[in-house]
Amino acid sequence: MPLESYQIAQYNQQHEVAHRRKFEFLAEELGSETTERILGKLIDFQIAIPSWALGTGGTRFGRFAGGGEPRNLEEKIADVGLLHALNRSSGAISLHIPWDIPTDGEAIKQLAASYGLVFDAMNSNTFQDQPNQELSYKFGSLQHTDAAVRTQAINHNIDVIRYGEALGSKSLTVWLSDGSSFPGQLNFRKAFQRTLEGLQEIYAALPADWKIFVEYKAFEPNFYSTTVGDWGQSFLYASKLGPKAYTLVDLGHHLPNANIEQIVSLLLMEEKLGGFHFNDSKYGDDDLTAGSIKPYQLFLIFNELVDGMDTRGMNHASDLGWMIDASHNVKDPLEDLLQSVEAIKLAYAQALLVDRLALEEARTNNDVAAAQELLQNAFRTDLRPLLAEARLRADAALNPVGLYRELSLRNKLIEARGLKAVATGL
Ligand code: RM4
Ligand code: MN
Ligand code: MN
Repeated sequence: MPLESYQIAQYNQQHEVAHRRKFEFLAEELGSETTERILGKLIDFQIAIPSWALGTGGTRFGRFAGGGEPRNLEEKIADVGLLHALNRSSGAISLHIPWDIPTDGEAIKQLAASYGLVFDAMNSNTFQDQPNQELSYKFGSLQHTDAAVRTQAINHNIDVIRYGEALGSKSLTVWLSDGSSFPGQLNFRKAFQRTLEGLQEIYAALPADWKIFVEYKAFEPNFYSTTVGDWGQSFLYASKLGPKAYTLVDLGHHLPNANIEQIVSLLLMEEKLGGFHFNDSKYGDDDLTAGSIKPYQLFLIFNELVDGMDTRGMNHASDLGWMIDASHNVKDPLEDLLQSVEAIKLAYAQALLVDRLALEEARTNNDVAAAQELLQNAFRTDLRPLLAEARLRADAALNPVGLYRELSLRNKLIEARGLKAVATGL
């Protein structure tokens, strides 16, 4: 690893006085009980890094690679290990198959453990044809009119579960780009039924302690319909499948201006929210850094998450799958991921600050202005010193991006891997 723990300690020492000043000011404002309560939760909260987003992403027009990208799964794990050492909040990795097939599961699991990492949800891929694949997914996978294509897609998902079992993962995320490009192309009901039957077979292959996440997405460029198009459709599949099936919310997968926080609230209430893919967007499924465009929306989502999870007595850190799904076209992927994790944790901390009793009282009294004040006061409180303090206590860097830059870690990766290294993935 191009980063040693003494370098983190040294960096923190240099910046500790300035940090203390800000932290103590904030802690006095919040009171020690609130401060410690939020700190404890922040230290526990981990966000999984996607194996497919450690290299430079691209659009359909091109890809402008950086340098020093991880050339294989081992190097991807090393990159996530580096992120985790810097922020102690990225203690998990989510794999996409076949982009990242673990040939020796046990060895990969050990390698990850050496960095303090575990495996979050496994992702299958039936939205691309692979070089040696027998049948094509051009007209869909689980929805396909040809049973042989459906069987191929089902078997792929079962293979992904088996890879995940070897790694200690506990969930499978299924995202389908099944759908149609033109009106008339597809019988919606038959496509739904065929997809459901395929998912049922995959569900039957799940180990007892596994979950399956059905991810929805409203659109793809060139699409007229998607077969898992919105949370209603995903909820329908998840409900018909059974108690191990849940909906996965990817923040970029809604029609413009959708009220995602309301969707989240109801899915949680119905015990069908399984996990998250964090990213941000302005127009479509842009996969930009979490919190970079609509930070207030991210806060409002966390506000519902905290409220809903507390109502059901859930563990914030472990009862839902927290994952990033992003693509980095112009930034260093590692810096971008550090920024995403920071934004997610900031929104979480702000949501933890909301005075829920006062909020309910304002709602009961129809005191709209008071309710708005309560939310906005939490959102407008600068909790960054609290995040830094949580990192300090967890032996992470006070400022992860700052240290990453100070040590020129990208250059070290370029020296080790070369300028032309290209990662598999988006
Ligand atoms: C999709 C979706 C899936 C991700 C692929 C790469 O838009 O978000 O979660 O696996 O992209
Ligand atoms: Mn996603
Ligand atoms: Mn997406």
